[in-house]
Amino acid sequence: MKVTIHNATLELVEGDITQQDTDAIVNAANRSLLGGGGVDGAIHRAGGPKILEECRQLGGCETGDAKITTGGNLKARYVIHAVGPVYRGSPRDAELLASCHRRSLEVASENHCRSVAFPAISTGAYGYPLHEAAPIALRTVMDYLRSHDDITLVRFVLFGRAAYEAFAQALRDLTT
Ligand code: AR6
Repeated sequence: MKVTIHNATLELVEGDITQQDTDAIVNAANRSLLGGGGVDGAIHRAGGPKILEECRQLGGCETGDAKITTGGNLKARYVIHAVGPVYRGSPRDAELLASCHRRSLEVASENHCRSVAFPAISTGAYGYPLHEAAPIALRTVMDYLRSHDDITLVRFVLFGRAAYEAFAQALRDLTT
């Protein structure tokens, strides 16, 4: 599914984020930035040890923030390591989830990226329900694209049908 937002394309695909050829891919990291399971493990495995070496120099990352490394052996030039919230069922969850998406795009802009791929941050080990996370992630990205001209493609790469369907429903709700 694909929509136009201002001068950009916002796209949803089902797939594996490690295979994306966007300028940057976003990692769903933790505050240590020293690796983990899920999408984080997959990115480090596919990208090789150089990413972890660079991460060690970054001194961790606060929840809601994002930091950048190169992409190692990945097709993407950069990995933007974003730290989403552990879901607690409080209003702060949504603020932090929105913040890590916004910060990822700001870091992408600072590094002259024109295309960025996101996974469904916080919806795995961190327990954020997909149907709650999807509209927050999409709304935050849409707001950013409406007010910035530099990024011309944002692709959400959803792992499995359920994740794709949750994002597709949220995008239909936001655009109709
Ligand atoms: N491509 C795209 N999405 C993926 C992939 C992939 N290759 N693999 C998993 N997903 P999670 P979180 C989806 O748990 O909830 C790590 O250990 C997955 O189905 O990766 O933010 C970190 O180090 C889910 O929808 O991240 C942290 O400690 C989404 O990616 C912690 O997990 C996010 O699931 C972060 O938890």
